[in-house]
Amino acid sequence: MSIRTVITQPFPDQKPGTSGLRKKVPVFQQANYLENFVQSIFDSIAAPQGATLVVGGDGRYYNREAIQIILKMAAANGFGEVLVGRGGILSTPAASCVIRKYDTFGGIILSASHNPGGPKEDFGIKFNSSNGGPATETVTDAIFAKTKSIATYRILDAADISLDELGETTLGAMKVKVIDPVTDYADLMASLFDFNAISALLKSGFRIKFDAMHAVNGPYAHEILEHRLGAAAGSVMNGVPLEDFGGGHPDPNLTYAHDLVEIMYGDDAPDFGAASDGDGDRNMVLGKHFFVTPSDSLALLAANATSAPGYKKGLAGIARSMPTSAAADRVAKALNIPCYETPTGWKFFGNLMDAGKVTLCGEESFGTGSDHVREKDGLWAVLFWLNILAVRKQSVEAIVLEHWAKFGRNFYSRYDYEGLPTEAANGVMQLLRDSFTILTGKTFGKYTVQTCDDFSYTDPVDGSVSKNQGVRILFSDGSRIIYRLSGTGTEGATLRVYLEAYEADASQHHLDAQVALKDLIDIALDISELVKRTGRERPTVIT
Ligand code: VG1
Ligand code: CO
Repeated sequence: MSIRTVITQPFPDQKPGTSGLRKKVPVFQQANYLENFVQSIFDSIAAPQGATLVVGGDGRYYNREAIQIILKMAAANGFGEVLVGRGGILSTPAASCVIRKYDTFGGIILSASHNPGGPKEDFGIKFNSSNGGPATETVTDAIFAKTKSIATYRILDAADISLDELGETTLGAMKVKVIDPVTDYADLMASLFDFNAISALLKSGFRIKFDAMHAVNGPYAHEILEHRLGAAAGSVMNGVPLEDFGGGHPDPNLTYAHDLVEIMYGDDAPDFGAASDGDGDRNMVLGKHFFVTPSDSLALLAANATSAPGYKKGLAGIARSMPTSAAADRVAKALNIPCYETPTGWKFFGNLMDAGKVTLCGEESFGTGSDHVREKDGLWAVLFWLNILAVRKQSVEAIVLEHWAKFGRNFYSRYDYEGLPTEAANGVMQLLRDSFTILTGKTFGKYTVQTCDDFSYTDPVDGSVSKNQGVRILFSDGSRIIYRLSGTGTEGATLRVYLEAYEADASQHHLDAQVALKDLIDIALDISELVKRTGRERPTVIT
């Protein structure tokens, strides 16, 4: 076996987005495409000779091929050992868990998250640092810079190795350890939550349904919910991971998790329903005929955190991404702890958690997590909810209604316009930026614009600054309209419009969010000229 240095040339666009590099599979299959990016990672992270790396992915199409390439390149770049999940599988939160538990140098995670998988669909790759979290912007900027000047990469000439049996093999001088992808993660969950109380709840006739969406969390949910906690057989649906997720969109929201939604809104609905995404880091939570918005879920977990053993000492602080509703801020205020507002993307939470400033964090995009790992964590959120339900012995709906009565309700919705011509999407954003002065102070019915800006964030730990993170139109009553371009799409541009209105009056809390937000939606469309500029009468997805 010998190490080969291959001459290569840069590809035009290998810029990591919100969560790593995401492109269509055929793009990744081009000669040297993946190799260039992997070498750029290795050239940017300065791993010491003999370092240990974790590698795993969500099992989507091209996962196995990509892992073989990464292993051979890791061997050629001086890594001493690689831990890889059996079959190449590791959910994103499980990868984060393993990176931390075994004190490794970091890991490479292969996923395009909630995007469809298959030969013509999406693939993705990102590097996570030794804290288990996505590399900071400083590191991803360095990786991108390398991709623009790369001239060679190193790879070991060797046959593929089997990843289907647990145990150790070698690749040149490097050790490859195939580990069980579930055990370490399941043990971590058992250390955070009261499994006895949840088990008792499940045995008392409380029924649950968990939709793994044919994605990576199937085996995790089977082991934890059915085997360890004793949920009835069949509580986990779509539990067999498939390379193309069964042709679906493994995105846990009311649109794409339709199988589950039908059950939870049906005649014989279980008491609790949940789903997670392609790589297992997102979650959607439902009660009987009841949907919990991710922003409310974060606030509720925070308000009830001490019911779970892992959080009984209370929270150091909370962090939420800027577009996420301010429901969590109200809880933080009541608990007298800080609440941080960060740009979109989990990489911004890592520094805050490492510095001990926050315990819980979340995003409106169905992501919730804590400092137990450095990724958002779908099954963790489900277990947290079950722990709270076991302690409070009320329905999901009753718990949410009580929460709103105490804190008020932040009505919330997100409109996504996918696959727009890039120019039209940029045009909308530019128009808004040019309108800050005329909009400020302007009144639309009951709403008056207080300020407008383009969100900019200074990391309180390392002082780094991230600019242009989304246009905010802030109204005097705390309502907000936010516009942002997605950093995870692989076709054209995706424009997201986030709407939030605060309502203190409990007699209004039963309203449908689309009804409560109607005026704000009209304002959002009007001031952005969205329909005229994009030709889209309505959004692709509403969450
Ligand atoms: C979206 C979400 C963001 C999330 C990111 C990654 O990004 O809005 O909140 O962190 O996806 O989620 P964007 O740039 O498309 O809005 V997944 O579950 O991994 O990686
Ligand atoms: Co995901």
